[in-house]
Amino acid sequence: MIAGMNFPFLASDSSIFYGLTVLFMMRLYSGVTCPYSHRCRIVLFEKGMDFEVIDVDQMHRTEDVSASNPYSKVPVLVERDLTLYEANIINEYIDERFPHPQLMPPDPVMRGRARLFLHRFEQELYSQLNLIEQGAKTPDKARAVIRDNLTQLSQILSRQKFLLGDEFSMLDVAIAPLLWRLEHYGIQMGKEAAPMMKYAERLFSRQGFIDALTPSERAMRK
Ligand SMILES: N[C@@H](CCC(=O)N[C@@H](CS)C(=O)NCC(=O)O)C(=O)O
Repeated sequence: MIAGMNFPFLASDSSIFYGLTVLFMMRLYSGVTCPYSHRCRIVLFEKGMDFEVIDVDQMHRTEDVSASNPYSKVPVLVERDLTLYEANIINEYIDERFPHPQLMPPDPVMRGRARLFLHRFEQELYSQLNLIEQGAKTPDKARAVIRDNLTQLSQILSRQKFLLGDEFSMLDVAIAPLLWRLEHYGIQMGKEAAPMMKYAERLFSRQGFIDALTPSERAMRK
């Protein structure tokens, strides 16, 4: 399935058709080890549509990224004349543009709650991961904050399959890259977090998750 417009009158010339398809395809500029880009890749693969992922070397940022995002960060999504940055904004756009399977809850109250969770993941989990990544003076403190927050969330997962209930949602997308990186960042979970760790394996076994991994990310876990 081609994202965007269909041009049946051009279908006889496959090269022109291919060129237009590529031109109108969603393009994701993505860091090969970037947990935020990882989030967007998961959504694209879960949706199973056509898109192009452009690997961006963190050290040698392409001009495309710098020109598209005033903060010069990945991920960046480009679709025709639309350019978006910030992983959660990109993911909500993809979810609305390609509603099956829907990853944000359809009900406004639940959607509000989901957005609050997404905000808290940034504030309480990913902010700590950034500190470790940037060589924090007290990485163990950051590791402990992540461990304690995940242990608390684990209680929810002893009662239900996914963070919002029985269906895989945007919250599971948002937390999966962090769970994948626990070993890599030396974050050890205790026995109380067993439901969280079982849930993590459930996420890692999804085809969309497997397909979204870059070779560098695959190498993060034994
Ligand atoms: N809040 C942003 C964070 C994106 C981000 O921090 N990306 C990192 C790579 S994982 C980056 O591009 N850093 C480059 C820089 O800070 O110059 C999002 O959700 O997309």
